[in-house]
Amino acid sequence: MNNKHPASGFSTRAIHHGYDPKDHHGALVPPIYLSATFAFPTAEYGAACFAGEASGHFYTRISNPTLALLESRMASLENGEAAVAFSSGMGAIAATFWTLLRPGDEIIVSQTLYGCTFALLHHGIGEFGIQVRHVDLTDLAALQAALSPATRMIYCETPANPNLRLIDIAAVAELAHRQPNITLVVDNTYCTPYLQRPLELGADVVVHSATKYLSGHGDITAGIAVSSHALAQRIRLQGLKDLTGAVMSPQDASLLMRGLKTLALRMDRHCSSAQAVAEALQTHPAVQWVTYPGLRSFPQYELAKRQMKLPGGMIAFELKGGIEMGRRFMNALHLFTRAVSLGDAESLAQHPASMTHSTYTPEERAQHGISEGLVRLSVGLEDVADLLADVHQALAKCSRPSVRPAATAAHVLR
Ligand code: 3LM
Repeated sequence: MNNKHPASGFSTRAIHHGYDPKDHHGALVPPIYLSATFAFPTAEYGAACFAGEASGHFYTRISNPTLALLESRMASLENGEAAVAFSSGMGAIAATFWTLLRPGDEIIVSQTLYGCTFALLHHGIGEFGIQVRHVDLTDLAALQAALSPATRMIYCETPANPNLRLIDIAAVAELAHRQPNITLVVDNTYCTPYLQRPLELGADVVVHSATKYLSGHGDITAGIAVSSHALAQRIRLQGLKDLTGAVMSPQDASLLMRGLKTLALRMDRHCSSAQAVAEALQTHPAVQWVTYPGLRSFPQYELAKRQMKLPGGMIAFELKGGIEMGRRFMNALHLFTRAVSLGDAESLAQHPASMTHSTYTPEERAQHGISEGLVRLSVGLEDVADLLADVHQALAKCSRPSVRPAATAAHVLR
């Protein structure tokens, strides 16, 4: 595939990588190949495609020119060798699990995970003879003690959805790779490759919900897995082709590539506005605690600075008065939309315990560091003054006469 910009900057590759209008009648925007199937010039060529002896597109569930362009662009942005596109983040995660794990294997996962990933582990692969073990991956001694000859995968989100706990990817990768046959998989949805590139830190596979920041406009569901050529080929030919069939549509690939063009610009704005909102929350007397990697009070502030280019667009906080007050806050918002998902232009607010993380029991949430009163904000691209005004007017409806100053998040993450 044409690539005139191999060593260019992030945004240049997000806009141009793998595409030259000269090869497409001068079309500035890559064409969308809708075709589900592709003609074989000869019967022999068709047989060679199926035998893996000829490269070329022959059926869109396996590969397609529009998907291939997106995949090469995502591989470039994550600094991986290859990528595979899926119809959702869960499709990418499930295909990675089903490809790389077999009955009798063990997967070590971090404590806090997105609700449906937790459900996939405990009500999906965990019921098919794969041992799922949650380990506090911030504790390297605990990880070392948990590793066994059956361990085949370590999986984490960093920052974690929804409590923003970080995992030191380089440290975990170093430990993981002392043992052969362990694949470290990192969900990079919260950061995108603009803020954090796990493969450069030693991870083997990066997965994304591209429904979020990567596409950025809330108009598609999509997923991506990025890795070496060899792993991507296995994930494509087993996880995608045979085990899940969760293929991305070419139209969605086009929308995703449109989103990627502005990824860096959008992330800069998400991060600067989230910093301002987090600081406003931290100083407000109605707030019990606030967690945001850009606050000095963030327990892993140094790791955040080392591992992430900027602190991201997501905030977790709790009001004095817990979820009762949290609901009052959410219902008082005018500009923030009450909705799940994240990374859209529109600012969103949701309550994980009753929404995205309702797949955990209350006991499991307590065990996995997800407070019942936690409110999650996805700070969007509106004018920051308007966002601050909305947060302030909603907080004003939550203030009590005798409130103490806001605490840091340290107690929540302990
Ligand atoms: C959410 N999250 O609101 P899709 N990995 C992470 C995620 O946050 C998500 C996925 C994977 C949310 C979705 S809840 C019903 C809405 C870190 C999704 C899964 O399959 O593309 O939704 O990605 O937190």
